[in-house]
Amino acid sequence: MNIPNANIVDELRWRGMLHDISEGAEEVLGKEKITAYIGFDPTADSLHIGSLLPIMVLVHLQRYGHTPIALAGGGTGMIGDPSFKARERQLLSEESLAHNLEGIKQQLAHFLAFEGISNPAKLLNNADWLCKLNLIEFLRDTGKHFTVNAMMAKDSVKVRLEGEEGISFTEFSYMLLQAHDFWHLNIEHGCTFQMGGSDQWGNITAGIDLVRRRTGAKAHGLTVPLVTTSTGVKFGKTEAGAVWLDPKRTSPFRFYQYWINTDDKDAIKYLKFFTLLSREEIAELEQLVETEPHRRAAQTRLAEEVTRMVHGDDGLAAAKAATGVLFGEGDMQGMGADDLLDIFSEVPSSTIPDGSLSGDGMSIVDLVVLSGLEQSKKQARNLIENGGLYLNGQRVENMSQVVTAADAIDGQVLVLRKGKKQYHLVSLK
Ligand code: 545
Repeated sequence: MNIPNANIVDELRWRGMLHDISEGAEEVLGKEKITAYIGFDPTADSLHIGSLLPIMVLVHLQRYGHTPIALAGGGTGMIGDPSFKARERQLLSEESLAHNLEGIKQQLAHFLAFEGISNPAKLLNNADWLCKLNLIEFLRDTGKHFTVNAMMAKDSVKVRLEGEEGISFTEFSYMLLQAHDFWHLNIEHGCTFQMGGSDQWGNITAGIDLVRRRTGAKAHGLTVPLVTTSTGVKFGKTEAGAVWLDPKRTSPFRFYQYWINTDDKDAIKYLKFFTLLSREEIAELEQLVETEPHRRAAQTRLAEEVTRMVHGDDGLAAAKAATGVLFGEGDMQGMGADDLLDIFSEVPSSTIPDGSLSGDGMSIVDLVVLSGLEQSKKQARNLIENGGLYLNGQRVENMSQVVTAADAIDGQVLVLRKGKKQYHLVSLK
């Protein structure tokens, strides 16, 4: 892997990934190998692509020879970070926290190297120390270093202090827990940097202050910007909801499609954010967005790189095969019913009773009319005569073709297509 920049700050800066950086941090990163951490609370059992930029920071840290710590917030997740949140959080049950924690730990581990290098990553859980904290000790050793006045002055809790909603003592204490983590990681793991999204700046600076007050040591912080889209739609959101890293929640195909659909105005920005492509490669793609935007070379490369990073070579291959099928090019035969329902989730569909294809089956003409793809048998026959009807990707050549249960993929779905791209999905129920 080529490391073209003198230090990680230059790398993050040219990638547009630098939002805030504490005073003196750049100098330290230029001359020392440091240990840095980012925390992730188990608010769900999967991360979504909103967490991908902070994850990339951990990846860059490791590439530049620093030691990254991915911290799972098993303890802080029991409280809930109020930063820039308009409402008080529902406390999560211990069962769902434990379940979420497992999912998130596995995902975080996927992006980092834990052995075979001189700067292996660490995966820690703050429940291991926060849950053992003694209240009186905490108030004396940590709480005493903060004035409520300074805590109230943080931007991150402004809406809650000024608005109707208010803030519980529980959530207000959150910043002290995060600060305590930084101190703990400083003492136990020599960690001197904390990173995160721009919403975390208040919590990060609270930690920097605590480390200084309790140990006299200088700690640093750095944040990445909030990812936005040029279209105004929230980044990482589709009509179906968030784009998750868990393939059970967002299939590799849907994931790939999300990136493929990136606006021209965002494609280069996202290549810098979410891939490790070099300056030269990105410059080339930038040129192509200018000269031949219709080819969508930047989006294709973006989708390939990010899908491979998150879902591996197999996930990328599956996503590409499914994309082929979506555009009527690929082979449908290797697909399962779930894949097809996923690929064609947005096309019109109808359901026919399970038994209707049993025995002698149903004529293709009847099926086309029953599905509503054509209004009458006459129209259906015309369509077939003109070679415009496809069943499961194969052109229907014969007017008297019979469709039986054996034609249903996985015994569940039939894919009809009229012309080049008018699809209709028939499910057996
Ligand atoms: C806990 C203990 C620490 C340090 C940090 C934390 C977590 C932090 C926080 N972070 C956010 C988060 O979201 C849920 C993750 C998805 C399951 O709340 N207090 O945990 C996000 N974070 C990544 C980025 C963020 C932030 O995980 O920092 O800015 C999003 O981009 O919102 O000692």
